[in-house]
Amino acid sequence: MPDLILALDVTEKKKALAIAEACAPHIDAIKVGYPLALAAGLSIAGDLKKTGLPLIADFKVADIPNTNQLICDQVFLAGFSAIICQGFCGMDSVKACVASARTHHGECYVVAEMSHPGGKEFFSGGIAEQIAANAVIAGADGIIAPATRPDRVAVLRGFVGDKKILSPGVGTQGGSVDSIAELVDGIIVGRSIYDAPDPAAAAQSYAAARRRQKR
Ligand code: NUP
Repeated sequence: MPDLILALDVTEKKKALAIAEACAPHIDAIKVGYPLALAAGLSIAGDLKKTGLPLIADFKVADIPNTNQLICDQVFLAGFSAIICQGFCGMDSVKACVASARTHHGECYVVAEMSHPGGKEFFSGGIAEQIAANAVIAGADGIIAPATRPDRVAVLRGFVGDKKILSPGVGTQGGSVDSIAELVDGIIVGRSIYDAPDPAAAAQSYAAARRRQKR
């Protein structure tokens, strides 16, 4: 059964914390990206830690190795348990994020292919496969691959073996739990939970849906 990861892209700190607390019993991790981190500051990690859930920083880190390491160190020192980086900057840049993750006993995930329509423009033609293979060689914990394209996730699984695949794009972007759950280790859902009239109920129904799947 894949984890259910809430993408908490809510820019009002009070609202974000209320949604996190209400959804916490139904989810396995919280992903924080630029929208919330820029609105509330990195200290949001300390506030969200009260849920007891792992916190994934989705900053899609994409710089030279030294800068990547400096960024990741700050993220882990703030209390996050995992970092998401881009893979297209090359193996050395990914390795720097992995090294920081290891120093801080955290995890590192590499974006292999993005879930939006534009994600097909540059990640296709073998690039995503190469990024996924590099992620394995760099020692990353897994990759990010699109729930909007289960066929692509199946291909990328062939490159990462039993490394984890976390998959965004379920719900608002058009992906479904039924078509992706058996292929991945984590399903990332944002708007379909936090914009729902009752976010906790929405989280509960996504949790139940992925429970019906085998993996
Ligand atoms: O390829 C990606 N697609 C994607 O949507 C890589 C991501 N990290 N994300 C993130 O997942 C995106 O930034 C957002 O935080 C979340 C999906 O949110 P939603 O479409 O379910 O609202």
